[in-house]
Amino acid sequence: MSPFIQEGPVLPDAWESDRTLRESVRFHLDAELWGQAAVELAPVGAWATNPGVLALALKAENEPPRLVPYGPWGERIDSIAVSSAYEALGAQGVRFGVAALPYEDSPYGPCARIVWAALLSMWGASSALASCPIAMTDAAARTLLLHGAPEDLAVVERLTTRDPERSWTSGQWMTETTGGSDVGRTETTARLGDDGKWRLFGTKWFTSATTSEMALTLARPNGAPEGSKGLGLFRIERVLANGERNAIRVRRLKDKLGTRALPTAELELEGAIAFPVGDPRDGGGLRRMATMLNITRLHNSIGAASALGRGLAYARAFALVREVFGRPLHEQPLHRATLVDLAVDYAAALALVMRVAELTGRMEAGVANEREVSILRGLTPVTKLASARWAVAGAAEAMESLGGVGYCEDSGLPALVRNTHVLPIWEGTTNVLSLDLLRSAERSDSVALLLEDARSTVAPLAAHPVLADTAATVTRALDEIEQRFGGATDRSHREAGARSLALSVASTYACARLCAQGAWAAANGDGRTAGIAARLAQRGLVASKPPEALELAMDEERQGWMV
Ligand code: MFK
Repeated sequence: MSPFIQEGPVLPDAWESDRTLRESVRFHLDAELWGQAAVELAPVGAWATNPGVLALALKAENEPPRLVPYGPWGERIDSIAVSSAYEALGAQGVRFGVAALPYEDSPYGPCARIVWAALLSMWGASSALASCPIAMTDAAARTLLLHGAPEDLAVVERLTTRDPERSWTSGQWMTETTGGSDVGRTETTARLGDDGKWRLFGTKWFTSATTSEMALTLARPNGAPEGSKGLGLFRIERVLANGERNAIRVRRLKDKLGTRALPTAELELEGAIAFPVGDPRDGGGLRRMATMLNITRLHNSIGAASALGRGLAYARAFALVREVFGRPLHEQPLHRATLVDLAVDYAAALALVMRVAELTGRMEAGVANEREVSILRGLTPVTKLASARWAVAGAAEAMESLGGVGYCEDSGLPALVRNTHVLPIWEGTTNVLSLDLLRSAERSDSVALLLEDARSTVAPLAAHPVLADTAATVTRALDEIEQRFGGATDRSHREAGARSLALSVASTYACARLCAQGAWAAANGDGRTAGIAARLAQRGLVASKPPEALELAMDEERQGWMV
């Protein structure tokens, strides 16, 4: 008898097979734009799960970057060599327009970020983290357009081209040894020389995509005050206009848990020439950098949704070909229920992502009103923090659903699991973003408007034949969240409860969006999304954190033994 050989799972076309992604795009576009988007997105879906592309991503993962500090004759070159597979995947992204589409004169107008988000999510999952430099490139382009000088337009053109031969990528050098979160403690200084040039001195401790041609970074001009209000924003190029290396020394490459194809380095700025973005002494450097952060946080969220989608695709493909206990795996009730929960996480993440993309696109096109801009300010950190956590849990679930084979490198699942673990960490951790949301709620109406937006989204569904119960659950959750925001007055209690509150906002807002989309789809004869919204609501929208437990956690005397 020949030995049993398991048929391998085959990932289907990432666009044709992904009902969640297709519907979320369709929901946001009119029929004409949908037709054009579908033509643009179809080849990306076919590319993204092509076995040759998946093999290329695995090759990139297995060929980590190498630091080449010296040239053949002993000259210092501080070069970083990356896998040719990583470069090829990045170049394909550029051709697809992952950093170009939102800047082009396309028919999509304010909806450009919707089409772009779908494009990015499909390409990104197969990009071996070339999505990281693309995130920072897009974000740098937007920041330079908003805050840069006229001569920066030539740089923006390089950052947003579809031609890989001309394209530049950008880094975002923020993190220093003093911390990635507490950016106000930045120690890098900026000195203006007699020649009118700014030079930067300091250590950047965690710089990803260090092969990029340029980066945006923060530094404190001499004499500027301490804290975030003393920081200036600068653009820095790896190579100077005369072809010489800028005074940037690579100390070493980081040995990371994941994102292995992506070079991440410690850099020493030894008087590196830099160009100010805005007035470096006006105290607005970090605020300008926030433009960049909001775009990279959207990319991060798309990366999270995309990881959930890819994990689910693996799990589904395996369940279709695997037979256990006398039945195909996809017919086993508990396994199906597990996959449904993964599908719910994916749909929830995508619902948030598409709303942030929609509002970002409207803002960039100059058609967003003040209310939408405010909602976006609160929704961006909420989406980033929640989607990243859901992705970590979802990638692990997807790996488990393949059993031991999923734990082996050549299945592709370990890379997915490793790479999702960075999503809650970079671009602001869960706690940092929860506190950011809390500050936004205290200083502005962004959170109040966000909650009000969810409320008005489900209000018309109060008597809906399928969605009325789910809509009512959303409304009750909003009541509880509003009560909690207005509840604790003690500062430490408010901070200690910020994470559960932020996660509650995420689930509730996502459910409201899925209700609206579900009602639209049900009217078109498809009840799937209404079912997904119902399942999300059944799981509970408000994260439990009873006030008594909070107070206990904050009780000074007890803290010693509890922590
Ligand atoms: C697959 C995709 C991959 C994507 C890859 C990207 C890789 C990139 C790698 C990295 O660079 S990781 C490093 C990322 N670092 C961070 O994300 C920083 C995390 N820390 C924070 O976000 C803190 O909340 C912050 C540094 C902003 C706190 O600063 P402060 O000065 O202590 O607090 P504050 O008062 O909240 O912010 C200062 C000003 O900025 C305020 O404006 P005003 O001066 O007018 O009052 C804020 O309103 C404003 N601000 C802060 N965050 C903002 C913002 N404005 C708009 N949007 C925001 N997000």
